Amino acid sequence: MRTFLQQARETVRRCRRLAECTEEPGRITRTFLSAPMHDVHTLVRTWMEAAGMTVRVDGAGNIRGTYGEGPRLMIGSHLDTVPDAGGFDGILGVMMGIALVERRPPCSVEVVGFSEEEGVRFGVPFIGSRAMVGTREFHKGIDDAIRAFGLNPRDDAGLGDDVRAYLEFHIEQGPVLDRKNLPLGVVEAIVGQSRYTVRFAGEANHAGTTPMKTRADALVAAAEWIGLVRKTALAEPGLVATVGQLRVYPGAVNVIPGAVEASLDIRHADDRVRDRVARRILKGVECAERSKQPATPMDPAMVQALCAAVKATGNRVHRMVSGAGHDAMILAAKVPAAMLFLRSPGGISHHPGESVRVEDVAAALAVGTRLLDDWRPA
Ligand code: HGY
Ligand code: MN
Ligand code: MN
Repeated sequence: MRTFLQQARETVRRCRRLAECTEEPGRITRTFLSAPMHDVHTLVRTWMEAAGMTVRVDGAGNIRGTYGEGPRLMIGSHLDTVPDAGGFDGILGVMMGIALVERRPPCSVEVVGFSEEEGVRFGVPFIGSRAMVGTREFHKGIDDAIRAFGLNPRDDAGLGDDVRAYLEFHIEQGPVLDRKNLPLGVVEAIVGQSRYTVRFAGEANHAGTTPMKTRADALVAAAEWIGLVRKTALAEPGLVATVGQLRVYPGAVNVIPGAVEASLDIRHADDRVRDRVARRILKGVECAERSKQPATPMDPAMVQALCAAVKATGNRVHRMVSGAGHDAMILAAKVPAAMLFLRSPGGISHHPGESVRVEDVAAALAVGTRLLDDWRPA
């Protein structure tokens, strides 16, 4: 049996290998069931089968490797990325699952690589995990993309009765563990998040002949609103609000913007605060809600078991809330779910500078092995 450090090196190598599967040469971009996901599935299937798993791809494009029979623990994360991403967000959690199965755990395990969590291609996140728990939104484009990938969207993508709990390893994607110089964190809860599309209507006109005072410039209206978003969020402790996308129409240098579409991503640990602030920010603007996920506590017994495994492997226990959304918040609706964070050096994520320390991966493998040694299906 290889040492945890040897396995950690291989796990990081595999993440870097999957990072080469991209829609955009020179950057890591892999959206829902895009062409490079075929190469990802080929590699992941090879590693899963070499680890003794039976592999299938379900009707939502999730790749799933099963080790052993009957009631089992699911370990996984997502295989899609944001545009110009790092190489570890999501992917590391799937590779950790495969590495833990390579250690021949005493319990049955299902490793899953979810087809989509970020919500980049169709604006709706968690397509893979929501299909698994039966809460996927219907969206014609999604079914067409599944068929174009060579799958049947009517094929089963359900969790099944044998999965009794869900465990996700993920980089923290923030600065907390790095600042505390800790390798690992046990997630107690995941903040709730809402996503909206906000529209501003103006009047397109000639940039050279239209006097400033008579303009109805949609982008100026959007800019003033974005300033309000920041001011409102700064005034509310623990709340984050982001305008990450801006579409300007018609989008020509010499035309006054006639229309603007902006995204809004707003998050807080308390759903009531998030909803109250969202109402304030969206007052008087035309908006459509794209997705909404309530704040989700992790399963107390599994959190406790993770803390015990962290302690038993000689690491300091740090319990924390996740500001990032994860598939664990979807699976938690059906089975006990828990997450173990690995330090994000520099707190960098959703950026090519995202990284992970090999020794932290080794520590997480030791914790996961300890947890699997003790875990038994309820
Ligand atoms: O947006 C998020 O929190 C996650 O990275 N999808
Ligand atoms: Mn992400
Ligand atoms: Mn992620």
